[in-house]
Order: sequence, then C-alpha cells, then structure tokens
Amino acid sequence: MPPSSDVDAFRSALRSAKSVIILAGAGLSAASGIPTYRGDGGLWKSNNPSELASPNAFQVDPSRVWQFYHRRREMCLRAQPNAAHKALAALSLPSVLSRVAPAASSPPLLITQNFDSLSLRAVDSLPPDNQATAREHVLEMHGSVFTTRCMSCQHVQRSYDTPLSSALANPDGHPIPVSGLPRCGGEGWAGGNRYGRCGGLLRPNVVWFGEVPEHMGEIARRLNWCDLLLVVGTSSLVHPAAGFARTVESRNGKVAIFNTERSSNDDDADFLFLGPCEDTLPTVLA
Ligand code: BV8
Ligand code: ZN
Repeated sequence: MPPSSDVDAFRSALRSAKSVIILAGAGLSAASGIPTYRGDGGLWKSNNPSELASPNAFQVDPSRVWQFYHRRREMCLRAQPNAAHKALAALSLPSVLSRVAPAASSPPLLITQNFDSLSLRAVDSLPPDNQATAREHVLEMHGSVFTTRCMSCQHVQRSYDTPLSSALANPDGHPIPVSGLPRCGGEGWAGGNRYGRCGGLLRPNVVWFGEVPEHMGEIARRLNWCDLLLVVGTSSLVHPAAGFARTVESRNGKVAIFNTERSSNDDDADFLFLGPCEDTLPTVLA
C-alpha cells in the first residue's frame, strides 16, 4: 500500500505512539543555509569525501582536512536553527508532548546525522528548565563540528570559539604546518577540564567514513522499542542510519518520511510528507 499523506492519520498514530524516534539528515538544516551532500550543489558533488572525510585523508593531509572543516564550522556557527529544528525541540516540552504524543513514556529521541549542532542550539530557545532534558534527547551520531578529539590523549572537547588556531583564520589556503593546526590545550581551548592539555594534534570529532558512529548502543536499544520513526531530510543512503527504518518496520513500528523528494526508503513507509520539512513538520506537529 503506498504511504499515506493524511495529516490526521499521522497525528492519530503519533497520539498512540509509546516510543518515538526522529532520524534527521542534511535536509533538516537546508533551510538554515547548510548545503546538503548529494542534492544540487551538494557537498559531495564538488568535494571527494574520501579525500576529506576519512581517517586516511587526515593522516595524509591534516592541513587540507582542517581547512575544509574550518570553513564548514564557520558556516554552521553563522547558521540559525530553522522552524523544523524548533518544532522538534519543542517536543521535549511536557505541554507539547502531552498534546501530540500523550502515550509516549518520554520525549522523542532525535538522532541526527548532521554535525552542525543546530538541533542542540534549537534547545537554547526552550525555557531554561526544559533545556537539560531536551539536550539529553539529541544524539549527534556523526559527531559535531564543534567538538575536537586529541590524536594523542583522546580528550574530546566542545568549543564554539573560533578560530581554533589563528592559522586557520588565514584564508589564503596555503598548507598550514601541523604545528599551526589546532592543538590540545592550544588557542580556542574552551577551558573546562584542563586534563587534556597535552599539546597533541586535534582532529574534528566528526564520524568519517569507515568509522563507528557515536551512541550506537543507545540507538540500538531505543530502536528495539520504537513504534514510530520520523525520517526527516535524509537520502537514506548512508549506513547504519539508512537501515533504521527497516529495523523499525521489522518490529511492526510505523515510519513517516519527511522529504522534498522520493527517497530510497519511502515505498515501505506508512506516511510520506513531500515538501520542505521546515513547513511540513511544524504543520503536522501543530
Ligand atoms: C560505519 C561526516 C561500521 C563527515 C558523514 C552498508 C552498505 C553500504 C555501505 C556501508 C554499509 N555499512 C557501512 C558502509 C560504509 C559507509 C556508507 O554508508 N557508505 C555509503 C555512502 C555507501 N558508512 C560508514 O562508513 C559509517 N560507518 O558503517 O561503521 C559500523 C556501523 C555500525 C556499528 C558499528 C560499526 C559512517 C558514516 C558516517 C560518514 N560521515 N558525515 C562529513 O560530512 O564531513 S556522512 C554524511 O552523510 C553526513 O553525516 C550526512 O548527514 C550523511 C547522510 O546524508 P544525508 O544527511 O541524507 O544528506 P543527503 O544530502 O544525502 O540527503 C539530503 C536529503 O534531504 C535529500 O533526500 C533531500 O531530498 C532532502 N532535503 C533537502 N532539503 C530538504 C530536504 N528534506 C526536507 N526538507 C528540506 N528542506
Ligand atoms: Zn591531548
């Protein structure tokens, strides 16, 4: 049976759902000006991921990889959460949750493949008392461009300071010597736990191809109980996230897809809402 686009039927499914998960991809942040990967103007149309988004690429040319991520980090820092980010963050509010998903035992878990941290920043617009709970329900499975990991002591640090090294702010693009790249405890260090000030080379703490995504244990546990999965703005081509819909369907859970175009999972979906998620999500969650 083709997927339904009936808003009332979706709202009824959401009202009876006990464990809701949202899986988000680059389409969630498109309206915030962050380019997607595979659509028109997509990032991987003009850049080769194996030369920029892999451990080997960083090994071979850390300067080129850091300049690539510095530019994207600056773009993410300038971007603002859009109406879709905010509609999802609002689901953590008891007043909203009791209205749209009264049977849910806890706020929906938002698993985002995006590393722009806009879903976390959307939480900042919630009342302060609700922010901690809302943040606990956001899992950045491909990491965040605002976290770094030290190649020596493995210390992970979140920082919105910029630049993480003055050489990166220099736009003339010549190779930066490794000594001028972000260092553990160096410029842009966000303070906090000074344990990790070993001076080692930092890497962007994003999940590259071939690396294990973050929070996979928690994700597997929650998928086991999920009876309604919203799949928002993803081409569903990157694993393991691309397999989450099948996992939920195999346990008789329902899947609702929000995308501007047909994608590889939607024939088996229960619901399909075609259109910009910054419009469709606030509508169906109203
Ligand atoms: C792993 C960070 C093992 C870096 C990224 C099985 C089969 C085939 C391949 C594999 C497989 N298992 C593993 C692989 C290899 C690989 C993979 O999947 N390759 C694919 C490409 C063939 N996977 C991995 O290497 C992963 N690691 O599997 O480890 C493992 C697994 C589990 C447990 C233990 C061990 C690691 C993958 C992470 C790679 N890192 N990014 C960087 O970006 O610089 S991937 C990158 O793709 C981003 O994270 C991005 O989020 C993600 C997915 O892309 P999308 O978000 O979907 O973006 P895309 O542009 O493709 O689509 C956007 C969609 O939005 C479109 O549909 C468009 O129509 C829609 N849209 C646009 N605007 C809107 C909209 N929708 C709604 N509203 C709008 N306004
Ligand atoms: Zn270190």
